[in-house]
Amino acid sequence: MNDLDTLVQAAQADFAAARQGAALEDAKARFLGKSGRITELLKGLGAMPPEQKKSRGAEINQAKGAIEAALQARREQLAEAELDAQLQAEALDVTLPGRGRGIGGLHPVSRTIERIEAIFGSMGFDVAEGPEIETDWMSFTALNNPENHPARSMQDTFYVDVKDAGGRWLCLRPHTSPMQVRYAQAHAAKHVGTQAMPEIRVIAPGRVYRVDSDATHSPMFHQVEGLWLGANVSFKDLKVVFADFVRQFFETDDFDVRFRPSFFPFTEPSAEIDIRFGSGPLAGRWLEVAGSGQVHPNVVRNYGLDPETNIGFAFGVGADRFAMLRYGVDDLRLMFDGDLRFLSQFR
Ligand code: 2NM
Repeated sequence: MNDLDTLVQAAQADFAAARQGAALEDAKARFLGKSGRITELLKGLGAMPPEQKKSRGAEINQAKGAIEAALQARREQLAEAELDAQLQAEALDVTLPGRGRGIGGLHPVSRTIERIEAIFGSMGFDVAEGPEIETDWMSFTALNNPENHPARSMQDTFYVDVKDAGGRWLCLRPHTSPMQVRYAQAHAAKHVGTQAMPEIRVIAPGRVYRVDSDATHSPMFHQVEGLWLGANVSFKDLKVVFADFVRQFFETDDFDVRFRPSFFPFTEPSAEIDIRFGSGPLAGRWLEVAGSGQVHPNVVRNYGLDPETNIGFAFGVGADRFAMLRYGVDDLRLMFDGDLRFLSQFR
């Protein structure tokens, strides 16, 4: 092997060792650059006799050609490798499983409210929804609970130091009864002067606010209040309607209902409603599930109706409590923590 073959091999080895374009160009300079090995050899030709110069020159040029070919081949290899690497790095693996999209669901309290609406809907009750920021007048005064009366503390709420356009103080509604006042007032206005006032059957679901916070009380919770007013609607009707509601809601006939005398400013007489299941996980214990009563004549007057001819009952249930009973949840706070481990069980 002559010196030129060795040189070509050295160049091939150096080119092969270059892992990037820059390293390859350095290697090229060592052989083909201004003071590279081939260039030096060509310069040396000048000192040679003509005969030798010709054949040696041809050999050097051949070696130069071989080195240039090796350089070009390596350049192409590197460019291809670089493109491959880039394609690898940017590759989308279309065979990977997708990230997936969580399937949402209704909150257990929302499901419960929808269920209560459907059951009362089947008994001819309308649904009325309205503002959570209410006037103190709608929340208390209209409901036979005068300013500065101690009974107001039964539904103590959050007060705002602001009045509405009509000069009435604002607060967060402590129950949904204000919505029944609005509904009944609209009803009265619509049927003013009518001989026989059509009866009112309405439920008012929604968020309500109280100054209360522990394992069984939350400063915000959900109520569904019902109101049935007519010419002759009695406590007997309340008992039938409520028992039928319980039967449909819990899908059982196996329970007793008990009315316990109580007090609310807006009803007279008033009663707590207790139920006791005969079977199932809650069997044998009396559970307080609602407040109720015959709507007070003062409240009916504030509706804009005549209390002599518009008689009936109202009741209120905690939708959160009904959700807890139905789903067997023992801590009210779970309902409001927003923990997906809890919520996803209701999908
Ligand atoms: C309750 C308990 C007892 C109630 C009374 C009225 C109205 F507006 F007719 F006066 N609405 N709801 C009522 C009565 C609500 O919740 C525990």
